[in-house]
Amino acid sequence: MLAARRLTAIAVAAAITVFAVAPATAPAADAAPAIQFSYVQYNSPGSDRGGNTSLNGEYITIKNRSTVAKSLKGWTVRDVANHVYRFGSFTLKPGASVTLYTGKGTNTASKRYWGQSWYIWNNDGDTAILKNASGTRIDTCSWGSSGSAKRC
Ligand SMILES: [Ca+2]
Ligand SMILES: [Ca+2]
Repeated sequence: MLAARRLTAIAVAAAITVFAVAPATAPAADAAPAIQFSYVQYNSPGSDRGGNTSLNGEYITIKNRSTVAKSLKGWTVRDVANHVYRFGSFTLKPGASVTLYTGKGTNTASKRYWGQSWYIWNNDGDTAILKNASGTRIDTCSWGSSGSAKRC
C-alpha cells in the first residue's frame, strides 16, 4: 500500500515536471498564424458614390495557410473605428480563401457580405484587425494613403 502510494506520488511529481517544462519546448507563440489576411482592396474602382456594386469593389480576403480545415465561427474582422463583421457558422478549407465584401450579396463558401450601405476601409490609410472567437488578435493588415489595394 505504501509502495503504491509512493509510486503515485512519483507519477504526480513527474507529471507536474513535464507540465512545467512543456511551455519552454512548445512551438514559438509568435509563429505565423494559420489564418491570415492575404489581400485588401480598400479603394473601390472609380468614384466612391456608395452604390452596391461600388461597395463590393471594396473587400478583404482571408486565407487558411494551414493544412487543416478551420472554423471561423465567431471570428471578427474590424477597422480601427470598430465597425465589426462577425462570422456565423463558417469553415475555411486548407489553402482556401474567403473574401469579405463591404456591400450586400448572397454568401457562398468563398464570399461573405458585410451588408453595409457605406464604405468601411479608408482610402487614405486604415488597419484591418482579425480576431478569433475568444477575442484574441490573430492578424492585422495596414495601409497608407497611396494605391488602392495591397497584399497583406
Ligand atoms: Ca474605401
Ligand atoms: Ca474609388
